[in-house]
Amino acid sequence: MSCHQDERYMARAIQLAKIGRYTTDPNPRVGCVLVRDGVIISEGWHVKAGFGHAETVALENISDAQGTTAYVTLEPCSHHGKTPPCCDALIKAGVVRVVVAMQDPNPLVSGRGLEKLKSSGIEVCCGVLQADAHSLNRGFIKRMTHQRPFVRSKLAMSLDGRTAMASGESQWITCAQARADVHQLRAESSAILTGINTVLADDPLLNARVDWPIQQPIRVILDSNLRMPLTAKMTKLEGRSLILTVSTDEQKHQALKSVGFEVYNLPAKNTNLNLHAVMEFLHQQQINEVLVEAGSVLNGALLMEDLVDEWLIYMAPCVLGDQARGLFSLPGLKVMKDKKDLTLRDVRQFGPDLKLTLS
Ligand code: AOF
Ligand code: ZN
Repeated sequence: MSCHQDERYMARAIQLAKIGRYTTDPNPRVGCVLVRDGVIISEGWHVKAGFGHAETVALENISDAQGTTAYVTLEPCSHHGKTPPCCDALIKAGVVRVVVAMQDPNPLVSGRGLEKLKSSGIEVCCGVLQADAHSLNRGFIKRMTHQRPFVRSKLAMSLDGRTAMASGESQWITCAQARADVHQLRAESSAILTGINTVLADDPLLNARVDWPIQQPIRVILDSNLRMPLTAKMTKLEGRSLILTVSTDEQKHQALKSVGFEVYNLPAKNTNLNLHAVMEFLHQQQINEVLVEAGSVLNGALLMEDLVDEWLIYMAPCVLGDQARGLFSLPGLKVMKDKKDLTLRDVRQFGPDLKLTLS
């Protein structure tokens, strides 16, 4: 089989994996195709944690998989999780060759799946379209390898780098198309993280308003002193809303829990939450991808602590003036050598606005 053919079938497996983009959390997105004599005879993808893995779904679609090559975007699992090992299913079905895009970073698997397949006589090839498979599961991979989620922060600014008027008024700087793109970002995120000041200013819902089926992101609010109003709009929504705090005020804890919030005490840094402890907590909650939608204080602190993997900045061609608020509160920066440099990765246009992707 030529490399070119392998890439073609793997590209299809990646396309299938992407169907699970909004629903597989905390599991990775995985796709699989089964090929015999140059023809795709079955396809599968992982839909949801607890449901069949991509390989099992593809195998279950056909009565005979003898002599096939399986293309899988992630190393087939070798462990008993919520479902039995995919390796065993592939071996039992008589698959003769397995092509995978990348090893599973899950320490319960990582390499064991490939070894098991090889030792049963199956030809194994790993690394086809690896970079594409990697970008599909940046959150899952970061959580497995760094015990942290993959963190993206979204900001909307004017041409002069302002995010809100001095009063806090910010609706709307960017156009409807750019805002629709943000709902897509929310939909593919495991959690949305914000600070209490943003909640007090905007009373946001922090849900993804899209017209296709998704698993809604978890809402996470950093609220050191428990200032969250009991009447916040998000209390009317289904799904989890988590408040992370350093306050031990038991009455406030109970009041917030009574309106549906989960409240967690985390370590402090000075009088605020320790942001490294926040990331560690999100990892414990099996959160793969975090979207930060916050103001200049939290974004400044995240930038200083180097906790954001990707910045998504929407820029609208309007001017808010120098009394308006900036992107990052960074009182510690005084001289040029302290400046924070980012790298521009992508630019695209939404209506009259630009979307900059930086890291
Ligand atoms: C595969 N194919 O489609 C997926 C895999 O609890 P479970 O049984 O769902 O197992 C989850 C783990 O299995 C997950 O952490 C990852 O290591 C692997 N995911 N593996 O062979 C799939 N979704
Ligand atoms: Zn599996």
